[in-house]
Amino acid sequence: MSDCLFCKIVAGEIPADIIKEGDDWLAFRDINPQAPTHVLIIPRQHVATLNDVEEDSADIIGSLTLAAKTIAREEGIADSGYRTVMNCNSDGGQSVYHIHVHLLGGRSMRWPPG
Ligand code: DGP
Repeated sequence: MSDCLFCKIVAGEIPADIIKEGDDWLAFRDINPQAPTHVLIIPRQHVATLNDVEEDSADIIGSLTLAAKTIAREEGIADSGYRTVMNCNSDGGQSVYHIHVHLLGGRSMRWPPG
């Protein structure tokens, strides 16, 4: 998608602090971190929201989750704990319409989320 911010990061048209890449995903640090560790894990393929994930794109959710697990270990937050979040649409707080997993850690998380 030519007007999608995260597609532009995938294409290398916008810089990002990329920390790890897989065949079908990319992980980079959030520009506005909400925790000491705040990484975004995104598919290379454009999917706008979780509502748009279908059978043919469902595998990517597993890939994003496995990437989050691996990155959490590498960031040193696996044992202390962390949170993964996927926001969907306006009530979910989604602001970039290219699905992504937030990986947050390095501090104690509160519940319920705001
Ligand atoms: P969400 O609100 O769930 O759609 O999360 C979008 C996140 O993307 C938000 O935490 C801020 C982050 N973000 C927005 N623009 C950029 C950018 O240009 N670079 C990076 N690294 N992160 C961005």
